[in-house]
Amino acid sequence: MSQFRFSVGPWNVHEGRDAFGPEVRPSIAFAEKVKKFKAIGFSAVQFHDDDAVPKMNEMTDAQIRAAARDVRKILDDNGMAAEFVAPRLWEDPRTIDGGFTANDPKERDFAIWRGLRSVDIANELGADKIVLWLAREGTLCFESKNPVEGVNRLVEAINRILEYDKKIRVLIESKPNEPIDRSFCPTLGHVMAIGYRTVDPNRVGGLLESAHAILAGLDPAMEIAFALSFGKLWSVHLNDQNGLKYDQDKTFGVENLRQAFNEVRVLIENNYGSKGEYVGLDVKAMRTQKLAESYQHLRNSLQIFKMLEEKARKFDYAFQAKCIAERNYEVLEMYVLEHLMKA
Ligand code: XUL
Ligand code: MN
Repeated sequence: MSQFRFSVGPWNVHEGRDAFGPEVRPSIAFAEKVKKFKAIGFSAVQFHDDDAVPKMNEMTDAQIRAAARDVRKILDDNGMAAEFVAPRLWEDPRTIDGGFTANDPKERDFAIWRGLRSVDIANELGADKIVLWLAREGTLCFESKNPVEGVNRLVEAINRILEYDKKIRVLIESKPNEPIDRSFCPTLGHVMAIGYRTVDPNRVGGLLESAHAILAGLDPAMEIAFALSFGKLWSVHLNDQNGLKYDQDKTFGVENLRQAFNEVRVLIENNYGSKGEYVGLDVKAMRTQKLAESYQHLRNSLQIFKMLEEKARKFDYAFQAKCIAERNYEVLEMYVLEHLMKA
């Protein structure tokens, strides 16, 4: 049994397209995914705005709201909640140069429009969180944007969302690179700093993704702890990553079990989830996976998380305290490894 509630996005069951090859599995309908998510053990779905309302660019604001209500029904029918909505600001031709930080003011207006429609969709789905994964907010060519103005524009965009809806909360999902080369908001430290410059810092927090922290050369458990100490860890995307390369979104814990253990332990020790926060899993199946096994990576991630939860509960805190008192960290480290390896 887990003390946590888990969430997942429809993009986590996907067709297998990568940068070098096309889809290898057919699409699965959203309603079928939701049913399967529930059966596997998830209790909430995370959305991009156009996961909920696919043709939203061609629709009026009222039509977008109505379409979102149809999605709410699918969630309700399956006893599932919506955790957040994230504007997808990286696929449209108008977001080639970024969204909120594009050089062209018309493109920035489009990004704000998507941000505000995400709030409308969230309200219809019963979610009070907007997640900003700032995919293209940064530079491919350093000299192509004024970096101070870039950060200022992020603050302004968040202000527009906060002012549009006085209840909505904004979570920034930091990532140092990919698809952008240099991001304006690479880590949770940057997230905190940007949040405090907005018109309502109390409604701005962070989402930590393990792989993104690793890409920044950081330990995700330390990033989790940093945001927790500010009371600002409002969601997580747990997964794993083999070193500094493309964003892999591997099954949680498969690359660095000790690091994954510490992510889980820090969450437990700090009562993460007690204010309704979900444990999100942002994992992707390998391209080699066959259609019938499209959900195995989700099952595996959940199972590994729960096994690590068990390990965290059985952690010998008295022994840890003794090692700390004796400043014998070699023995402490060996204890952790033995604890993880024993049956
Ligand atoms: C991208 C990423 C996204 C966000 C949601 O690296 O993690 O899936 O989590 O937009
Ligand atoms: Mn993510």
